[in-house]
Amino acid sequence: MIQSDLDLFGPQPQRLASHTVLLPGFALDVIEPLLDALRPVLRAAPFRHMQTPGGLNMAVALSNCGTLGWVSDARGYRYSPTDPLSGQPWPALPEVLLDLAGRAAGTAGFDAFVPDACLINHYLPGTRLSLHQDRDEKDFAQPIVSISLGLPAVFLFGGLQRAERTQRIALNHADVLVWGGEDRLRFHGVLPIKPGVHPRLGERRINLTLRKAG
Ligand code: MD3
Ligand code: FE
Repeated sequence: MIQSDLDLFGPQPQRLASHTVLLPGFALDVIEPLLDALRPVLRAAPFRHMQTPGGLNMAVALSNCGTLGWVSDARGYRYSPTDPLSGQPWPALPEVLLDLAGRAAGTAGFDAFVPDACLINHYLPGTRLSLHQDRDEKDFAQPIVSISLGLPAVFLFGGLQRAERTQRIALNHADVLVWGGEDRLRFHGVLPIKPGVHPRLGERRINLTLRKAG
């Protein structure tokens, strides 16, 4: 490779489907403010393993911030204004996250996105997330913005039917993925995280999904 081939401005947005855009490294310039904002959120609402409606422990640990948070227990999956661990409202959505999500959505063609919920997923090496659809939100016309931090992941990008074939897409530290429109109800999942140590986050992957849930 010759010097002039190096793209000093980083990779460009990639359209993965008609209404799905991967923004590689989009969060890079706000990583430290973002981690600073997450610390107090996770002190007030620590990661925990929720129970599935079937009574199993979820492999992914999770927390939330925003006026609504995604919860799971024997009664099912739903959004709740309070943290079941503390009985208190979830911590507020930090400005840096709100701003990043709005800019990412706008870049992907979804204007005026104002999320009210941020699900924070925590993966250790070996943790996976099986194929599912996100359908607990009220309005499927609203997009979702996902921010990946730490160890890399391979996400499975499927179709509108579970049995459709899936594409494998790499999600790296600071990558932002936005999807909406006709892609909003695609099946998706995450392959087991490979062992490794991320220079900033250590032996973990954290994924933030910003949603308009209510
Ligand atoms: C949407 N989280 O929290 S986000 C979830 O990396 C969830 O923690 C995953 O699925 C995570 O509900 C994936 C990125 C993603 C990937 C593929 C998709 C979202 C997608 C395909 C279609 C729709
Ligand atoms: Fe999902």
